[in-house]
Amino acid sequence: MIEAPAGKIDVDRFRARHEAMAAIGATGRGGIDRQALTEAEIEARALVIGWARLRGYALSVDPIGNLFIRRPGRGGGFAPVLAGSHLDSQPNGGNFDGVYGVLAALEVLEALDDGGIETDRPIEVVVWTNEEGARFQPTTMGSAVYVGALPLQQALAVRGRDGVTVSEALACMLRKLPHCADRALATPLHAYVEAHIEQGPILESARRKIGVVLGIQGLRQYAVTVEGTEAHAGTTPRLRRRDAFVAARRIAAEFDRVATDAKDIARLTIGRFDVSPGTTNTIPGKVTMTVDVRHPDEHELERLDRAIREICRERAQPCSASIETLLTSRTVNFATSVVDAVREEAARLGHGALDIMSGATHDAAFLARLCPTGMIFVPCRDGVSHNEAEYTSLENMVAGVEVLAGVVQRLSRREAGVGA
Ligand code: HGY
Ligand code: MN
Ligand code: MN
Repeated sequence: MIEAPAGKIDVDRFRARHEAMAAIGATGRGGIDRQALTEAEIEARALVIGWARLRGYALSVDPIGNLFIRRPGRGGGFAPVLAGSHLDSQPNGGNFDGVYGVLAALEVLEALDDGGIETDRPIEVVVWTNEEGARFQPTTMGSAVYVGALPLQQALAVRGRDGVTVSEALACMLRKLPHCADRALATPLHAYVEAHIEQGPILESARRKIGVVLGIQGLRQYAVTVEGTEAHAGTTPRLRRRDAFVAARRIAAEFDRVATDAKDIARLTIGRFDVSPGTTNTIPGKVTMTVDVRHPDEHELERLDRAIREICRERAQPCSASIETLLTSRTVNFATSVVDAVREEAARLGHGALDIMSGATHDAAFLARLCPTGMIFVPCRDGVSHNEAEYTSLENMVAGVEVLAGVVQRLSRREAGVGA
């Protein structure tokens, strides 16, 4: 047990819960496959709901399936402080991305209980729906809908490669989980704080335990479709071909060229590349690819957006190419009130800290549109994430929980005249 101003953090409880979560969706290769709204995520949510119900916390779910767990404050109708992250994972995901932030936030609530600490404001834990965007695109779907950046109906209509829509998967999940009260989208929040592994190498290289996250770089996600003509692989001369793969390969190479900068700052990833009909002896008539582009400078993202659209127009002949924007998440600078609280709590606790911009995106990118928002990073080994080898130590995670507990408790105080 760690005595902290923000209650009694129970390291054994936290560790046991992290181990229990690692068993849900385990691939047998050290990681997890717990994609959004699958049986595995339902099982993980049920576990969290069970822990919350043991404490008598109030549970609610909004129309896109975001789950909220509420520890009451002293009353007075004050807007809550929210903390949390996501339970869904990549197909070959690690045991820390997302789940760490949910377990850290729940540990803070229970540490306050165990420390007999009352807060002015209610404190809520959130499990965001479909942060990863692996089964259903785009990334950070639940938080984007929550803040109004993505229309609910558009998100519910998204169909995964398995042919199931978000709406169908969500209904199935809600039938299997214990009933929770309805929660409206975009309900007022006093602040949001998310603990997460860095998912990059900076903190580990700098030998710092805590990342004081200043903000999140911008991103754009696209779906590009290249259309040609299916034809016989043996009889069709090259000059008569409209080979969608050859055009898509050229387009993809051009995307890579325009995103290659001398300082290695821009990030362009083609994560999905589907060739249809996908037989050995038919010339591809259609290729769909996803494009994920990131950069801390919005002007650069806009330049890359224009370049990507021009390449689709100019380099597809004799085929055609169309482009759909799946997600626009602008570069975010977090509220200094929250950033300073993270920095001061890390210093008070004696944890070496480093200011850092997040290369990965998070639900916090959208919450920053609704309320003062911040993040707490802990290092991850070799900077590896979105990989089954993802790892950070219990010591690092507990340091992050301590900082989160202190920050949440500070933000939960009702200063005269501050916030709702
Ligand atoms: O895509 C991201 O940056 C996040 O890890 N889902
Ligand atoms: Mn994450
Ligand atoms: Mn992730």
